[in-house]
Formats: sequence, C-alpha cells, structure tokens
Amino acid sequence: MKLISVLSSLVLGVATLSAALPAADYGQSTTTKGCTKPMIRKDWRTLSQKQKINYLDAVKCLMHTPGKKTGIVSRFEDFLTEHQEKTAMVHFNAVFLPWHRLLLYEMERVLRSECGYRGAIPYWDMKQDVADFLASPVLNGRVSFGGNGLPSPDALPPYNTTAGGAITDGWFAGELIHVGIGNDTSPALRNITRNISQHYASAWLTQKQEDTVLSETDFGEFTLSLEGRLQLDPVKYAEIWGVHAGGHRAVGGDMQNAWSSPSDPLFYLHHANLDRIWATWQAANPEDRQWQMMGPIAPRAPFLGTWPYTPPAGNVTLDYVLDLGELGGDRLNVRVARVMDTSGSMPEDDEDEALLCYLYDQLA
Ligand SMILES: [Cu+2]
Repeated sequence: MKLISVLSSLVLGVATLSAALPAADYGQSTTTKGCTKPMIRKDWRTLSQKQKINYLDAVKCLMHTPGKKTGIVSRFEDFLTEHQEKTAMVHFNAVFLPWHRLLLYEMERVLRSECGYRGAIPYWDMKQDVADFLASPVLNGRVSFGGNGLPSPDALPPYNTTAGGAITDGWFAGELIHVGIGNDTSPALRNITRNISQHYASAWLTQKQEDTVLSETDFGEFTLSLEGRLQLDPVKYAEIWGVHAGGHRAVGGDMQNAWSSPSDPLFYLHHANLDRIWATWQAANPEDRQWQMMGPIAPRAPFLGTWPYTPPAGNVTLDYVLDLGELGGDRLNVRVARVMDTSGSMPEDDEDEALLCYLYDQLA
C-alpha cells in the first residue's frame, strides 16, 4: 500500500529543511515546544556508512553507560528491564502501539543526548528481505547488527532450527547482557542470541500481509492484526502471527521472547517499522484515524499470566496515561493523546502539549 502522496507535502517541506543541515545531522532533537523541524526516521539500508556507524556506536555506548534504574548495569538495560516489567500491561491490548511509540521516543532521545547519535531511530522494513531473510543488509557485514547465532541446542523446532546461540559477527558480537531472560530481571550474564527463521519471514512479513493489516478499518482490529492474534486464542488463531510477532519470530533467539526481546538492538528497528505501519494506517484516513483509539486496557493474551495488580476494567482513551516507570519518571507519564501524532499535532481543543517530533521518510 503506497500512500506517499498523502504525506508528500509534509515530507517535501521537511526534505528542504534537512537539506540545509550538515549531512550527518538530519533533524533536530525532539521538543515539547512545537515541532518545526521533525527528525526523519529512515530505512536502515538507506543510511550512509557514516550514519550506520554513528547509530551502532551510540547503541554500544548505551550498553557501556551505567544504568540509572536501581540495580541495573547499563542504560541499554534500563530500557530492556522496563519492557520486561511492563510486558503484561502493554501487549495484546490497546496500549501496545502508543506505549512502544513512547519507549522508542525515549530511546531516540537518550541515544542522542547521552551517546552522541545525530539521527533518528532507523527502521527495518523486513518485507524487503523476505526472499532471503538471512541475506538482509541489516544482518550482514561489519557495519551491521550481525547475523545468525552459533548453533545451539536451544534452537526451537520446527521452524527456528538454524541457530539459537550467541551472535558472533557484526557490531555487537561479544556484547553481554546483565539481566535474565523472560521476566527475570535479576542479575545474569549472557550473550545476545539469534535464530533466523525463513519460515516466519515468508509467512508473515510479505507485502500481502502488510496490506491485510493496513486494510483494517478500525484501530481495535488494526492493532490486533498487526500485533498478531495467535496469542489471544491459540486454537482459533493457530499460527496467526501477524507482522509484529512474525518479525520477532523471524529473527528468533532473544527477539522471540515476549519479555526480554529488547536484549537485541534489532528490537528498536523492528518496532520503528511497526510504528511506521501505524503512522501509515493513520495517514490513509486522517480525519477518521488520526485520533482513533479503542480497545481494552487489560491484555487479552492468557500466556502473559496475571497482572501484577488487578487488571483495570475499561477501554483505552486519549486520556489513558502511559508511563515508563523508573526509566521515564514523571516526565514521561503522558496521556495517549500526546503520542497520537508523531509530528506535533494535538486533537482540537486539547490544551496538552504534543510530545513527538518525527516523520518517516516513506510510509509503508
Ligand atoms: Cu513489546
């Protein structure tokens, strides 16, 4: 689904602005004081070598910067553990897309302000790699995220049987994670693992699958179609993974863990792409969809188990307050309304301030 025309005027305006900036600095920091120069999130494969190295270096810097959360070793793991702690509250409900949008906002901000990154979070348009997923430029070469892990007995049959062990090439080979797997945030020492599966890539990451997701006409159906329905009801929706869970499975290893998937830096590129698909869906019918939010607060996936506290009744609205716990503090207790538009708009008559200031170079 090509919707470039919908945003062409916006993107053109932005291209003019960014062209005036130094090559490595293609945007300005996100700001709560208006959004006149949105950052442009680009496909990884279109970044220059210099921009790729700037991003990979910044992520590695976060892995070696002391964490600010109590007992957490690295800044990178401040984000990982926030996701681990929040998983049951931010998946398979209407909070999924706005909460992950907020998490990426903060990651982007911290990469820039603490680790010298000069761009916006790149995205991985996985559908471009379905023909041969393992050959993706994201996974290959010195200036990449590295490829499949070492062969491991943990490789999950029937579809993730190639590897399952520590990654051995690319920018993050040998990097260690200092917290557990799943929802275990206690101290540990482990490698980042992958387990590439062509099966999930071919089944769930195609243009056709993306079009199916984008053809949904209300937000409640759209978000489930994108996230993957299988986990709502494994019998009724057997093997219905969707673009989100399908992408997590196609990468495999750490990425296929619902709690600890942000152990792998690829988490952020995949979620930027999912966020781009949401922005695409919104832009296809902005009058109807820009501020459309619906669906339960409580997660509907039985595998997530019980909430840490009584699951609240009711539906997510623009007034529902997202948070990033100790990672975001009071600053990031924000109403959903503030993240509905990525480039500074708020619903009419809403006096609150928009939080975000970015656009995608291309819609999905
Ligand atoms: Cu998640």
